[in-house]
Amino acid sequence: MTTEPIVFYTGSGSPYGWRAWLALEHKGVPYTLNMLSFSAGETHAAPFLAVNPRGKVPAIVHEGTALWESNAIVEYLEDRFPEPRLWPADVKDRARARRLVAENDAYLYPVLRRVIAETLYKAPDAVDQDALAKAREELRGELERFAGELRGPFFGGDAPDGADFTIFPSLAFIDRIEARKPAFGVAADLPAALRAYLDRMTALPIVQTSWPPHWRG
Ligand SMILES: N[C@@H](CCC(=O)N[C@@H](CS)C(=O)NCC(=O)O)C(=O)O
Repeated sequence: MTTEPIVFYTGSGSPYGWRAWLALEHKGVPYTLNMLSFSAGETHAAPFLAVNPRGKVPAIVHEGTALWESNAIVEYLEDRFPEPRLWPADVKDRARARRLVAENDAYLYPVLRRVIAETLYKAPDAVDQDALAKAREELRGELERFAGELRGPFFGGDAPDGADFTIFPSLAFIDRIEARKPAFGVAADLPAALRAYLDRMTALPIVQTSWPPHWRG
């Protein structure tokens, strides 16, 4: 299908942006990348607020229409560019994949966010150890649950799909914390199956292409 390039806005390390970016890469549609700087306030500057009045990434502009909210963007891409599919062909498998996305957004990422807040974004003497211990305990429960959902190399089976493109950007933060703050030993909370999964996903060319720029090196 011929199409104008999609204008894509994201921010380095945004897990919501990453799922949309992976969907774009998976579809192989033309797009232009606009990597906004959170620290420079670009998500709340007038040019971007004209695209998304909420000032959040990801957002796209395609053929004159602006769209935001990562899951809406992913569904738009699937509807507008049906092949290659993002979601399983079987209706029940597709519902399950979307259920995993919903569980990522409602449970896994929120608890991971609490761990990120205590580890990545605080000075060592400011860490609330009780809050961190509680969040990690809950995180371990979520990780066990998600490990049990793997159906082979990926969440849907033999090939990555939209569920992987959502769950992986969350899980990747565990390696990010490990790289930046190894003293917390957060990577030890990963079940073996998810450790192997993270390595498998990280090696995919579309993941390497979309790797957060400030995580490189
Ligand atoms: N529900 C939104 C969440 C988007 C979101 O929270 N984006 C964050 C980055 S991960 C953001 O743009 N934050 C900038 C800000 O709040 O100033 C989605 O799924 O797209």
